[in-house]
Formats: sequence, structure tokens, C-alpha cells
Amino acid sequence: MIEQLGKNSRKMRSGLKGIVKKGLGEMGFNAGGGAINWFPGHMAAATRAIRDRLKLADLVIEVRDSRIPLSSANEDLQPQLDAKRRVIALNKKDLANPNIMHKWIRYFDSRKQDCIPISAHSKSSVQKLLEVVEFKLKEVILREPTLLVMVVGVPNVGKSALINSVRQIALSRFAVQEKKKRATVGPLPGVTQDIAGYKIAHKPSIYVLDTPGVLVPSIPDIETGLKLSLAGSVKDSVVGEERIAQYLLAVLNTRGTPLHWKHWNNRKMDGIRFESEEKHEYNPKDLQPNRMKPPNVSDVVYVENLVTEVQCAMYKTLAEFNGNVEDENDLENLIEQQFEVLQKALKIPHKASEARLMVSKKFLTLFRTGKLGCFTLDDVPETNTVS
Ligand SMILES: Nc1nc2c(ncn2[C@@H]2O[C@H](COP(=O)(O)OP(=O)(O)OP(=O)(O)O)[C@@H](O)[C@H]2O)c(=O)[nH]1
Ligand SMILES: [Mg+2]
Repeated sequence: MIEQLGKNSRKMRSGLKGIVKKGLGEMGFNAGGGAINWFPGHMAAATRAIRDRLKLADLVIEVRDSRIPLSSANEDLQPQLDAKRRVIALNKKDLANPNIMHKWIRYFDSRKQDCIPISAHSKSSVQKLLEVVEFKLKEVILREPTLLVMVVGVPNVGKSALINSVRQIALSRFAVQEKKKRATVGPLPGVTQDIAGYKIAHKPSIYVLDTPGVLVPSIPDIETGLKLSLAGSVKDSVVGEERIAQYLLAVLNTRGTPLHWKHWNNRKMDGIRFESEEKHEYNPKDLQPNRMKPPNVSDVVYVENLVTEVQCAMYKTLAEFNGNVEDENDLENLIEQQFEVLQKALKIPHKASEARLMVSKKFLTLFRTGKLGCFTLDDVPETNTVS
């Protein structure tokens, strides 16, 4: 069953709404039921374990994705989290639209929730988060010999990456002699499967708990599910890359984003675009951050050129489009056209048997690595809807 749109989401643009409905038919996002099931068995057990440990936690860092500050909240845990000392860390701020971040901060402020945008890979932003954490703990720090800080959130929002950065900062500050290995971090959801503690301070002893990412068994509406998929919190195979890419294209077109790409690229066109015409086999690994190896210059130029090609192709199709993006059939036609031009822009062989799937995967990788720009997918709720 498709439930009603969440009360916080602004009324969806009609073309986009039609595509969302059409793309997913009448499937619901329910645990164990329907064609779409994103609540793997381990999540129920993990949720119970998290609830138990939450009772003992002195503070919770709730990690959300900056691109979807509301859709990445685990609604079922909210009542318990509301009752704790909590800081909401809006992670991956490097991928979100920086121009509206202040609105989100104001929004959480109006709900009396502490919120801080961070990038788990940036020491300075994690440092700011720790200052807030320390401030909120100051009275218990004086009282208790041992403190527990829990890090919770939906899958793939960067909980483990944050813990590694926190530990690095703590190791340099307190010389904690704990030789435990780093928390495992990975690009796909579901990397952390067990709760694990890391000591970050002495006197008082402070432990941070890494937890498996958990979703709610029933996602409240289809668009929330698609946003979670686009941000990488739900495995691609659950919804399918083609549907996720179709949703992304619908969002970009209805927002008119490709029209802005013209100005962006005008500045780049003269410089690099025709520089590297040599054959270069596309490898999604080129787009993944690799801390061990500095990026190869020709890889960087190749990816930049690829992005320019993609953005120009998207700009051209939208600028020349005669239909109305608010009309779902028109929008669907535009998206079909864009799948074709993207195939060329992404250098996918004409006859590739799974060309559409390959286009979708590559396009999603560009989006998820921020190569297409910074986006926030959730709308900030109107102030008068704040309860
Ligand atoms: N761009 C960007 N990527 C990040 C940031 N933080 C984490 N990541 C990446 O996001 C992916 C997921 O990070 P994890 O730390 O494994 O996420 P998690 O929340 O622990 O995931 P689960 O254990 O599956 O619940 C990894 O590829 C990280 O490198 C960030 O601030 N910005
Ligand atoms: Mg993890």
C-alpha cells in the first residue's frame, strides 16, 4: 500500500509525482510484503539491540545525510532519541547544497534540536561536533567515571567514518592506548553488522558505540524511499538502478537544474573539453575517493570531461524540449530522450545489451560522488508546519 506523502514534504510537483507513481506502480515499501523489501532480517535484531543500548547511552549522535535531513531520519527511533541528550550530525555536507544549509539549521533550531552539518572526512568539522558533544556532556563528565556515546542512523550515512575521525582526534588529544582497528567503512549500505565500542578518553572513560544502520520496516512514502535509494541508504538492487536514475532525472528536470549547467560549463569549455580525446576505458573506481593513491591527472581530466559531456547533453535536451515538465507524459518522454543522449555522453557502446542499466549506474555514480554538483533533495518544511 502506498501511504500518504509525509506531512513534512512540500506538495510534489505534478510531473515528478506522476513519474514516481508510474515508475514504481502500486508497490509499497513494506517489510516482508510487496515487491520492494528493504528491511533485511538483520535490521530487526539490530534495531532491538540499538534500543536496548540506547537506554544506557549518555548521549546520542544521530547521523543523517545532509542531502536528505528529514528522509534520512529513522522515524521509529525518534521518540526514544527525543528523550536523550542528542546531537544531529548532518553528514556529507560536501555533497549538499551549501546555500540552504542555514535554513536547515534554523529548522532544527526551531524544533529545539541541536544540529551540526559535518563532513566525516574533515577533521575541523568533526572537531566542531565534538565541541557540541562535550558541552552537552559537561555536567555528567564531572559526575560519572564512564560515559557512553552512541552513534546511530540509517545505513551508509557515514557513522563508521565519523567514528574513525573522532578516534583519530581523540588519540592525538588523550593518547588513548587502545590499539583496536578502525571501524570498517564502505560505499554500500549494510557494512557495519554489529555494535562495537571504541574508547576515546580516560578519566572519565568515554566510549563511542558504532551501530549498524537501520531503516524503518515501512518507509512512509515512495519518494522518501527513492531519496534514500539515491543517497545510497538502500541497496540499489532493491529499487533498481534504472528507476533510481529515472527519479534523479525527473528531479533535475523539474527543478530546471540542467539549465544552470550551461553557465557552469561555459567557463570550462575552452580549457579542458577537447584536451583528452584519447580512448579511456571508464572505470567507476575512477570516481571513488582513494586515500592511498593520489588521483591520476589523466583520470581527473577524463572524469571532468565526462561530466561536461553529461551536463551539456542534459542542458541541450531540456533547453530544446517543447513539452511541459509538469506533465508526466511529457516528462517521461524527455527522460527517455535523455537516457539516449546520456549513453553517448557516458561513452557506452551503442550496442551494449544492458546500455540503459549501464547509463543508470554511471549517472548515479556521478551524482553520488558530487561530480554533478551539490544537491539537497528534501525541501525545508515551511516554518508554519513546524509542530
Ligand atoms: N562525500 C562524503 N562521503 C562520506 C562522508 N562520510 C562518509 N562518507 C562515505 O560514505 C560511505 C559510507 O560510510 P560508512 O561510514 O561506512 O557509513 P555507515 O553509516 O557506517 O554505513 P553502515 O555501516 O552501512 O550503516 C563511505 O563510502 C564513506 O567514505 C562525507 O562526509 N562525505
Ligand atoms: Mg558502519
